[in-house]
Amino acid sequence: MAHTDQNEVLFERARAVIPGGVNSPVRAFRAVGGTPRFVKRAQGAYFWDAADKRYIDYIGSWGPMILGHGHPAVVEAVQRAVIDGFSFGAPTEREIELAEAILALVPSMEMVRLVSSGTEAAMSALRLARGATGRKYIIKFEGCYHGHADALLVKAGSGLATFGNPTSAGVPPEVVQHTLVLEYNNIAQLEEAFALHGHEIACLVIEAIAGNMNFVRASAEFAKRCRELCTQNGALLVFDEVMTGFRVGARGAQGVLGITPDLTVLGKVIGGGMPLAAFGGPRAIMEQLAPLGPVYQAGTLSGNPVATACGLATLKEVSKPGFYDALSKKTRALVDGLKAAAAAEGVPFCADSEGGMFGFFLLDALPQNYTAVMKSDGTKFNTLFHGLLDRGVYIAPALYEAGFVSAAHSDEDIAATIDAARQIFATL
Ligand code: KE4
Repeated sequence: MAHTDQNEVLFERARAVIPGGVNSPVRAFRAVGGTPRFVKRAQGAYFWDAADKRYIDYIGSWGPMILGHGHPAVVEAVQRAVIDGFSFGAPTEREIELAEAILALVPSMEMVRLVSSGTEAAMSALRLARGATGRKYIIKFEGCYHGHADALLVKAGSGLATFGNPTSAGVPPEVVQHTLVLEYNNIAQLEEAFALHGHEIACLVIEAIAGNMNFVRASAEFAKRCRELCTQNGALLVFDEVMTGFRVGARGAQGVLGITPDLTVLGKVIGGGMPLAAFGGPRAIMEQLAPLGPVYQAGTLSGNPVATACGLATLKEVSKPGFYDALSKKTRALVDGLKAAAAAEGVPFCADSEGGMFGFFLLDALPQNYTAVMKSDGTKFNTLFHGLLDRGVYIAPALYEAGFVSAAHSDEDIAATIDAARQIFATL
């Protein structure tokens, strides 16, 4: 078995026992080709793969590791928590502390329910919206991802009068027939959908800064119309902030846009890398949830005492004065440096960032929707991806994913990344 390094050895072993060798599809490098890097350990802004090669990590577990890997205060909090027990299936004070901390940081929430993944949080929020309104239709947008609950694995139907078609095997058409998929940032289509179905719509769910089609902002006008049309039609506005919550700023995308949603979905940063997510909103809506109300939702590990310790320690650090100013400045320096390097080599390139989240495209102008994003040059992106990987810089292995900077990334890391990119731009 001729293998160039340990990553290939592990990948072959993994593929024998785990579908595709991974426990989440994007990790398999299918979009970019090549061998996934198996992480042996991580610290600060870096991880080391199975071949002991160091990478500057711009994924950070897809957002959670905003402090960098192994922050001492977080490690200590988790170590203390595990000594007292891993899981109880019974209420703990620490869940109250985390709920109180989240409510203090997200003014649009009066109550919150903790769960174990973003999928679970988004799925539960949509069930709550349907239960609270007594309606069955939901609106989502092409290019936004809200986890893999059946009703959300859907692509646009043939027109506004028809509803979505499944994007995954195993999802019967009946399950997505009440999901309407619209084009992101398309106000005319949004208004038409509400004109056609307004009083049947339970909710509109959106990533107000979309990180699952790389980095696309909802325009201020579009976000305002989402809010207005939901209010006028008695539908709930659900902001999926699993990625943007505590990542793009202290108040998430709702703070950047100045829009108050009815329900907010959170994840990633609030767990600090442990399995923890949440959804919340006004008391009158949240009290529709079991055991008080008729909307059922449950979870064995919900509010897990180790995960809540990790999340609390993480939120404590991001709440310190100046945290987001420093993080935003560092991320903007990366984006500006990449833009300058691409321009110097005459490569079509555009980029954007908010807080510790960024995205870039091998395009001349920032795309406003999924169709535009997918016009990026995939071949050139893959060259850039592998060129950076070879130089010890780890970005998302797909051109439709965002990137993440942590508080642990140094100015030297940013400069080294820009220099590595410049070397590759010169070859594109
Ligand atoms: P999880 O079930 O993966 O914890 O969260 C689902 C989810 C919900 N909402 C948003 C806005 C999300 O970004 C996600 C998950 N994000 C992806 C990254 N694009 C996770 C990476 C993966 O699927 O492995």
